[in-house]
Amino acid sequence: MNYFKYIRLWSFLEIEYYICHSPRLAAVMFNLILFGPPGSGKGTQSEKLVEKYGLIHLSTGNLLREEIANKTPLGLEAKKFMDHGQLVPDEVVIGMIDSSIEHHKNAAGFLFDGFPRTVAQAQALDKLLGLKGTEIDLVLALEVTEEELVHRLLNRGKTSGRPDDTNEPVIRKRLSVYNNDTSPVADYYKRAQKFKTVAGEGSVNEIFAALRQAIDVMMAS
Ligand code: B4P
Repeated sequence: MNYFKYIRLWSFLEIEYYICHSPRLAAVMFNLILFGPPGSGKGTQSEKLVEKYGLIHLSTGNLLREEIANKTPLGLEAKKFMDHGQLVPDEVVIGMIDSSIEHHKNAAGFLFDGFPRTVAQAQALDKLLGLKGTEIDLVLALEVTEEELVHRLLNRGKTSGRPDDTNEPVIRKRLSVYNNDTSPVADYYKRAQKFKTVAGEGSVNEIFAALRQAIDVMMAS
């Protein structure tokens, strides 16, 4: 028997094991969730944060709108929910996030924008990242009053043409879905001591500075 071959194979497996399970490797990645109600500025701030920290931006809203624009079966199905201010079923968005993470194997980290929106999505995300030996480091929640949210979304609707932004009852429905289904996600991350709130009213640059400060404090700790 060629023992040498097996010793070499074992060594290879051992190296693979340490690559997959090394806490140092996990620490190299930085994974952030930008959390908040519709219109709180997640998309706006995400663009600035990914540029500053070199993260991959994963916005389930953008991914779904791409599917709709391409008239894929997934997009056509998702549109029925989005146009009424409802959440798209968990299995659809979890599948999209899974394949997006797979597409960016060498990422320095991810910024999740608009995901997770339910506790089931948060649990699925923990599993997906756990399989890659990494985890969520920080959840930053933008706080904005309801009237300001409605005002911002109706304003965006004037130019974006997004059907979910042009109709006030649909906007109110999105906010009630947020309060019922998405707020519990905050408690999920509070229990894990990863949750921090940031004032989401003020200029875009002021809010960006507050987000950066929270991230830099976390990175230094
Ligand atoms: P999303 O695309 O995630 O969008 P959003 O919540 O409406 O907006 P966001 O918070 O990113 O606001 P933005 O920066 O653009 O979701 C759309 C829909 O997709 C959902 O309703 C749902 O149906 C579906 N969906 C997405 N993810 C899902 C999931 N995980 N599960 C199930 N369904 C899912 O800012 C809004 C406006 O405010 C902009 O006009 C912006 O210019 C303005 N603004 C931003 N910052 C400002 C500031 N500081 N001051 C004044 N205005 C500001």
